[in-house]
Amino acid sequence: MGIKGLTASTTLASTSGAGLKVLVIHTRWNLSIVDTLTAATVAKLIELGVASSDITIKQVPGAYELPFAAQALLKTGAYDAAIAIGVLIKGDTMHFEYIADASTQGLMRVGLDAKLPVIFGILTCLSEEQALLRAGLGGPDGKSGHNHGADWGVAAVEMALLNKL
Ligand code: RBF
Repeated sequence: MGIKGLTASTTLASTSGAGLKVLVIHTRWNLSIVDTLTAATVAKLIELGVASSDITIKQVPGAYELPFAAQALLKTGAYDAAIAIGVLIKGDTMHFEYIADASTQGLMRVGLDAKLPVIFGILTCLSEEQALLRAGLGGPDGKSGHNHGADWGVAAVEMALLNKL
């Protein structure tokens, strides 16, 4: 086993997501990779006990829209946590840097303002290959790498439980 990556919590009494209401917002940019990440997130939430009827999935165009959507939907009071999922792939212009910075800062602000966990599920990749690997779709077999979507499901449940302590 390597050094990198997420290990299980040793301080939470329970890691059961039963009863938690989780909002998943994903982009439609780079959708094939985003869909794979979202599927792993939802599968992990269900594995952790979140009822599928308590998982709400919403779409936005791109990563830049994620903070606004998280804010608009969290203010309904209907959710214990939000997971914002997107894939930014660097192009030839400065768009990547500006969108990455805006969406990162925006999501942090929305979570702190709402006093609810907002999980950062945006890959910021220098190439398509990097993005594929981080969605578990890399390599010639299309199956190498680690799908980070599962980790985002863990983070959402953990942070929602921590917020209720
Ligand atoms: N949105 C993403 O989620 N991922 C991207 O890689 C991405 N690249 C973009 C590149 C350019 C040149 C532009 C103009 C937009 C890009 N967007 C991307 C869309 C952005 O997040 C947003 O949806 C639009 O700028 C509309 O506000």
